[in-house]
Amino acid sequence: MVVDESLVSAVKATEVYRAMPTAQPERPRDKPSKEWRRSSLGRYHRREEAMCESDVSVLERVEQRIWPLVEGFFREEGVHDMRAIYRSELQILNAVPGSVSQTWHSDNRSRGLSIIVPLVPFSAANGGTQVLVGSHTYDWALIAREGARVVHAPVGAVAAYDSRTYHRGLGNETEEGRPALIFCYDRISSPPPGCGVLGTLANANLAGLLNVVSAGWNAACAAAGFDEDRRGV
Ligand SMILES: O=C(O)CCC(=O)C(=O)O
Repeated sequence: MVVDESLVSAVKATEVYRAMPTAQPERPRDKPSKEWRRSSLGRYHRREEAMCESDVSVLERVEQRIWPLVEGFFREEGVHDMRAIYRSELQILNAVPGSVSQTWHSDNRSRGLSIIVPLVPFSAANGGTQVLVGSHTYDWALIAREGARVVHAPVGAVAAYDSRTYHRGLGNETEEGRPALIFCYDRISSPPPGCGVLGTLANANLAGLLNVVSAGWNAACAAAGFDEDRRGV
């Protein structure tokens, strides 16, 4: 219980939460207002720059709860002055019913911390986050052994990962949306994405390759009767 029920209710009372798209548009070409960016069909994001101040201050109450984790993460690599770190991203997003999976991606090529705060329980069916465990280390043996896992998290918990980790939000096969908050923290000296246009393309290709490897891995796991958190899509 990192985030208590009353704070989750306060988040759900914000203007931005209430304005969130909750369904696919009638016609695929229709878009919600320009403040909402789409990262895959049916997955809508709004960044703090497009939120009102009072909404941001509610979300910053969530940040206060996760801050010890952020400090601990950067302290591990010897950062003791948190002025070297900044919040590179704060966004709210909703994966509406019928949304499709994102492509695999990482948030930064340098070490940073990404934290997802579920506003409803995350599962494999409703579009939970899938991570390629160990991919921040580029240790291929570890990645092959661990495969892709889906974050199952109740409301109140948070999911945190090194921002170099390949991950994606899965498609939502349920009748309800899957809203969440995302906080990212990086060193001021290594802001995301940490690579230029060519690097981004290479990154996308590597992620695509990992997707294929992971899909094969997931198929093998399914054949072996492993549980659903290894679902490949
Ligand atoms: O929706 C999710 O679970 C992941 C979202 C994400 O990775 C992103 O927007 O960069």
